Amino acid sequence: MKIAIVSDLHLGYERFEEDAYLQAKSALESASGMADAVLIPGDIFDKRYPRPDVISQAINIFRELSKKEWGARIVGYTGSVGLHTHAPIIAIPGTHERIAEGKDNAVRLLSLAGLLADTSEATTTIQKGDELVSVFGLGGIAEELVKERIAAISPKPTEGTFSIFMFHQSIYEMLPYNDNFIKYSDLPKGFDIYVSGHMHSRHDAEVHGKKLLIPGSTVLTQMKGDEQGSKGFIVFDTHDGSYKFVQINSRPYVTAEIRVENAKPSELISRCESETERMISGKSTKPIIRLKVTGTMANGFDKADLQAHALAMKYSDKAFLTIDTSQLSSPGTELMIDELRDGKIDDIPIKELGMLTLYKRLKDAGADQTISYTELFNILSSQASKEKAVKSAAELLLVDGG
Ligand SMILES: [Mn+2]
Repeated sequence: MKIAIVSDLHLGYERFEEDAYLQAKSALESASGMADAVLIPGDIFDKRYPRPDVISQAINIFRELSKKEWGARIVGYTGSVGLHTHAPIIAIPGTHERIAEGKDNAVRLLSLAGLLADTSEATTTIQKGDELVSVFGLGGIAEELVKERIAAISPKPTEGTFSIFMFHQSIYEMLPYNDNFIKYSDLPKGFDIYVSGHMHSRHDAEVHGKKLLIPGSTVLTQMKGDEQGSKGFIVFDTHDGSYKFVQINSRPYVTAEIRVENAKPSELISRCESETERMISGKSTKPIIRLKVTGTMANGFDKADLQAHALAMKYSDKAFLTIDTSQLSSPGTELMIDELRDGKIDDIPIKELGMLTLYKRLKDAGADQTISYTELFNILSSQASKEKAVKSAAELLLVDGG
């Protein structure tokens, strides 16, 4: 059986909403022409509560998709939402759709409408001829809960089928900076392949001696350097274990770094302009360009003098231009950081400024003037736990303020 994996569509992603829609549609249409079934490991929607017109986009896409002549059909389903379609479009909610447990999230709504099968913490079995493939899904959950959750539900492959484990998490081996991220060894054993969403760039790896496949998103949302790779989906063949990446038409994304020393704003602006023009040339589609400016500005100038927003506006017909100046330092800014390090702003100690702000806010809010705002400030800014601080603050207010 040929299984397409299309992930992280992010319908309703504000900055590139039309791209999100067109690229999701194109990926799924193309997948339906090449595969017997499609898996969507999370983030169909960009927002927990998508607007009605974004839900319309999803309905338009999945209504047509579910009517296609698919090679396989759903023959078994253990999910609590009930089976409302036999079209082999199998999904889980991602972290972007996650809402309080027991409430219906947006992916579950599509499942209730019979537009796909939500296989959260459930197994969906599909059949083509006499071949059976089963998919166990685990929707995206908070990273610190994932190991516990897997231990609690203990996902198992289904005997007599080619078994797939589909999930949506950050993976430690690919992003080694948070101990809560799931490790390969934490994934349940015994499945024939592992499929994940969440990571927006393409990956493949080996888990328990089997393939882990991540197609990346169909639309650019994170503007990281590694998102420059092409967008698309994966088609996996259960017969020989081969797989390929199928590219879709997506808006070009290019990044460049501009390094300067003691640069005057005019010099910096012209460097940004020539780099932008170089990147625009030869592109038939308006590209997304991210310039990262690093180094230092000349004495007496600030990075605000670069007027990054005005530059972006100047090219708005030809490019979606973003200029990142977070790594650009200027002597003026440096002085301010030094002051902050010394605990002062304009020679007023920061703690005093904080108290003054709290006092003004309390006064504006019409709070009782007899409240000891210095004591309240000390409680709220103490190193004690949040709960303890709130409790102490409440005690103070009840005694002092009545
Ligand atoms: Mn995502």
